[in-house]
Amino acid sequence: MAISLNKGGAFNLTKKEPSLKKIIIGLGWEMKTENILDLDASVFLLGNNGKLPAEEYFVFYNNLKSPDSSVQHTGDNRTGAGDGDDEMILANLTLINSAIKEIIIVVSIHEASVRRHKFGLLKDAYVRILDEETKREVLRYDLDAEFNDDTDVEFGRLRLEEDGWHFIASGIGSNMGLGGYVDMYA
Ligand SMILES: [Ca+2]
Ligand SMILES: [Ca+2]
Repeated sequence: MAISLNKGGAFNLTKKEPSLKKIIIGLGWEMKTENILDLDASVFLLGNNGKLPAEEYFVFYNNLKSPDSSVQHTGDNRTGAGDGDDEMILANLTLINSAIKEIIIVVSIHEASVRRHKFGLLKDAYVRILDEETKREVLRYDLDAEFNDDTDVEFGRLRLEEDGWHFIASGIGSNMGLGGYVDMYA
């Protein structure tokens, strides 16, 4: 059964799932009203210094693949229409450049300030991690009302420790937009 995490929760992915090699990071959302929000899933692959080793290690709708080919975004979804994962990022943990120590998972609303969009307009949104081979859900983290006034959130991070990859449900909301994260990690 999948682990359901709350903010601040952490989980040793490697210990719990030793056979896990390829993961899917899935983002899903549904609307509360007739608004259509465009959510974007992005990841920042960071080195020991907490920075991107090269800007291409920021994987998002306009840069679908990391230079080491370990991380692949399957493409932009602009409406979230339909059940299941609306955006997906595939990560092969065995191919990740050894300089990468942390993977930050960010969900942001496209053009939020222009369109006056925020997470409060959503009925529900989640990020989950699946085993790519079996499609089994390993963990799930639901966005809650805490983020109603935010336009973007660091959902979680995968951190490489001596005993493997840990997932931390950081849940840090902001209104700085995707560019704000780029400024922080570039
Ligand atoms: Ca999108
Ligand atoms: Ca959906």
